Amino acid sequence: MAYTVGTYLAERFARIGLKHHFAVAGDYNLVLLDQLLENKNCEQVYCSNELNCGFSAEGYARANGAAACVVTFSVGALSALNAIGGAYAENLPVILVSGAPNSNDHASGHILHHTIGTTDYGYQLRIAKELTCAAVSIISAEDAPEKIDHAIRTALREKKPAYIEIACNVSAQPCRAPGPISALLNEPTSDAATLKAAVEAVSKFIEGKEKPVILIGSKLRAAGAEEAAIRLADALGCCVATMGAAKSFFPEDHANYIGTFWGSASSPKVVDIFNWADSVLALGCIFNDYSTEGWTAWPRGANVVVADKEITKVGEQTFDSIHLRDVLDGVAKHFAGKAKKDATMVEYKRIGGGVTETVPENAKKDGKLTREHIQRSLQSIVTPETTIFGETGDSWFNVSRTKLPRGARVEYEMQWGHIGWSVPSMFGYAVAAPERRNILMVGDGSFQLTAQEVGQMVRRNLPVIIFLINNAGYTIEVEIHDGPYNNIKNWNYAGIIDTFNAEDGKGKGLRATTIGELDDAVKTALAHKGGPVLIECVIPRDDCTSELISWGRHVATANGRPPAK
Ligand code: DPX
Ligand code: MG
Repeated sequence: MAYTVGTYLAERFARIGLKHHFAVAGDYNLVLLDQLLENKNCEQVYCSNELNCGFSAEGYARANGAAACVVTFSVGALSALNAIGGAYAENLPVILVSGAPNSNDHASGHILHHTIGTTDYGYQLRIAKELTCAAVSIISAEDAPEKIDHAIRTALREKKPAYIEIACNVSAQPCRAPGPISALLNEPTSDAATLKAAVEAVSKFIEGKEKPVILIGSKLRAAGAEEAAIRLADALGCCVATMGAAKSFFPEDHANYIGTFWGSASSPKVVDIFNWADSVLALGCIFNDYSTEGWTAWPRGANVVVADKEITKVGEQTFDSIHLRDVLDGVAKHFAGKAKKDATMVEYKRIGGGVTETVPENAKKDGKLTREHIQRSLQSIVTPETTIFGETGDSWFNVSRTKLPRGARVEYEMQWGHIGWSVPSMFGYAVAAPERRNILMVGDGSFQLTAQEVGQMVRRNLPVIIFLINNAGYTIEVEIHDGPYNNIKNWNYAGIIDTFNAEDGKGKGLRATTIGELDDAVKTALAHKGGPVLIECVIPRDDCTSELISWGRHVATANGRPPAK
């Protein structure tokens, strides 16, 4: 079979496991899109704009391990690059492909449309280099295969986004055939001597402690170490907590799981245990101003082992070029059959941890809808096949409170924190995993940024359940720092679905202002087939979680502190 640059790229996409790629058309990428369409193993999925296209791919990567999106030059790519920044922050390998000026126009002095109007077309590549782990420009078919392979291989290894721009007249040029895909998929193995030394150092560290705890961070998935973390927990028998952003990265029904560690937004008794513990094994953790609640809940220093995807830090030593899963398995093996290091677990039970206090539901059917009842409704429909997307805002804390059976997953975007992320990201995730019970919890303010992608859920008949919290504004910002800028224009959110449906869509929009209306809406949503159901949940502006209030205060205090003298 004769290859072109575009069909080579499509073949690589299909062979790394992408059954879909996301796209918005533009004249710099039309020929490329034609080439990609030739490959029947990697379907083209369309988005409403390029920001959403980037986030759709980001969501697809969450479900599928990797993703790709294809946009046009500058007017498209510069929007998509925001989502690529997000993929970098969230450790997701998303390949951004941009159509680019004709190879003859580079260095020609011609001024082209869709550019900033100067004659240097390298600016987009230079910007992309800052936001990706590999960025290449293809202006000849001769070196296209190695450039494409370099970008994709680096993204898959580093779990970071990559960028490929292809001159519009080169996409359909003949090029060499691809080699075996293992060249892109195989990872270098851990350095044996370093691994041995790291396992010894971590094991010795734990042996020297009485009361260790394990803290799971959101980089654990990118490190491919979720299963290994369970084996370590089994071997040590100590308490395990997840950071806010890492919910569902450790099974919540595991005997050693105690909940979320997130300062005053922590689950009951978790802070007590962390205060009592003498050491922390921090696995794939991101400690930023939000996750440490304004630097107040930040395990660090000599009693903390910081273990990441390829680097483990113990005491005075750093061990590089070793996979986290290998370190964790090595340590688990070291402790297998030895007395458990379970003091924190014993203490957790002693102080009454794990005992769930069920607050009786005494709300009347015609009572005004509350945030608490929305959370209760969400909890009632979570199954092992459920994935919940929690948007930035009070949705974080509502989702955080939800108890997950084994198999249920939560997706957050807490490092990048782009409001509106969740709508396209949920769309991309649902394209990859339509068989799951996909639930989106999103605030009114966030929804207004990216609402169009609900239209794409309608287009593809995806059965997503959307809880849209209409609390009349940016409530999380109200708690951090209020002003007139936190008020938003109200929309008829339930009504918007009719607009997206037009003549052929099967989406459903429902509005709930009382307890009974929400209960009915949830029943309707579960029974609905052939499209998304958006439930607009109307609650007062100040009806938020207690976590939001205390967390918001801490973060505001930290970020408002005066310059150091
Ligand atoms: C902003 C945030 O309505 O949720 O629960 O009412 O807060 P809550 P909403 O979706 O409002 C979100 C709003 C404005 N953050 O409270 S979190 C600042 C911000 C951001 N991302 C972008 N722009 C502004 N995080 C792209
Ligand atoms: Mg709101």
